[in-house]
Amino acid sequence: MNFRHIEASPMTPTIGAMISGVDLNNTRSEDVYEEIKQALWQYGVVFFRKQALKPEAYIRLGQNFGEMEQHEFFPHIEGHPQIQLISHQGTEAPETDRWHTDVTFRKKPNMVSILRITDLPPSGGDTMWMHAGAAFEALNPGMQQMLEGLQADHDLPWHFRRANIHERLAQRASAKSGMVVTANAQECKMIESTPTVSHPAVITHPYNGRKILFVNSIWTKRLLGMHMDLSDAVLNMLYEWVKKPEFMVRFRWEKDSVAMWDNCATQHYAVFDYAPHYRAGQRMTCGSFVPTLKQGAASPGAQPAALRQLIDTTRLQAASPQERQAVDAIFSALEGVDLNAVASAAQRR
Ligand SMILES: O=C(O)CCC(=O)C(=O)O
Ligand SMILES: [Fe+2]
Repeated sequence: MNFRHIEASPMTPTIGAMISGVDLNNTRSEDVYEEIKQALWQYGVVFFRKQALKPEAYIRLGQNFGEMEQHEFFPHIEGHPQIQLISHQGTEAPETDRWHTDVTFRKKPNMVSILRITDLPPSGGDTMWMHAGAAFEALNPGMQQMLEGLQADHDLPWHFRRANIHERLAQRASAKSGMVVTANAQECKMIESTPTVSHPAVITHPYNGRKILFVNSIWTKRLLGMHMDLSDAVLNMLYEWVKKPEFMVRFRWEKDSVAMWDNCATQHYAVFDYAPHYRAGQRMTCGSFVPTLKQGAASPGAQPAALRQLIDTTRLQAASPQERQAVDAIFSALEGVDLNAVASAAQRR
């Protein structure tokens, strides 16, 4: 995509672009923000370097993506409830060193998350993102079709209990840090009061129509309509799948770097390799989306299934069992082939 006001350099063929040519502290132009938005939907995560963002400019950036939120469990900087604080010190891992999409336990998760790391450890503390649209597209059509028919439960209390978060929160509240602590008691209440929500296991991106694999290893509890053991097996297989480096980009923070991610299309992982050092950042979340799978859009998997309807069953009536078996085997084999990919490979030749 060509931009007029910004430059976007892709960091991998799958995900991530470095944006340059903008000074976020002095940007007022709607056109610039619009192009940043387009780059975000295209690349899944965009990065900026050397932006000593003042709170007003940070908020101005976030406002472009919809309503700014106050987070359920992060405290915020003084005077600016929109700017959340995250920090970590010590040897116990934070909860963000697992692949996840933010707050999918909500009916409407936030659309965009923005982060700047303000206190860097001496080394390490990178963040990684993966593109869950690319991960879905790389699955075989049979698997895509199965997943498109599934719903999954996302559940905050279930995750908090399994990770023993309430006990750890109590310890953290009494630990050091210059932040305004507003959470903790409230978080414990959330464990009791946040109901389970169901989302489709595959959703359609609201702005570019791409299909996105929408289960994650923090908040997704189970796939519905199947035995819990089978659900665990399928989910674990998918959690392994999303870890393919081909779907990922890794970002090394510098002072005054900013990362902004499409929380609908991506998952992220905060690498915890910097213990016992301190790492802290300012975070902002904005906009929201209702996870929805739009029916009717042809998926790569739908096409081979339609192929089966091409079999002239009247002619098959005269066929021997072996012949029928052979026809079945051929069509089953075709269901495992992405015909769109074959056709476009043929065109390239
Ligand atoms: O600390 C980081 O790099 C990211 C943490 C995270 O998961 C988040 O801010 O949503
Ligand atoms: Fe996160």
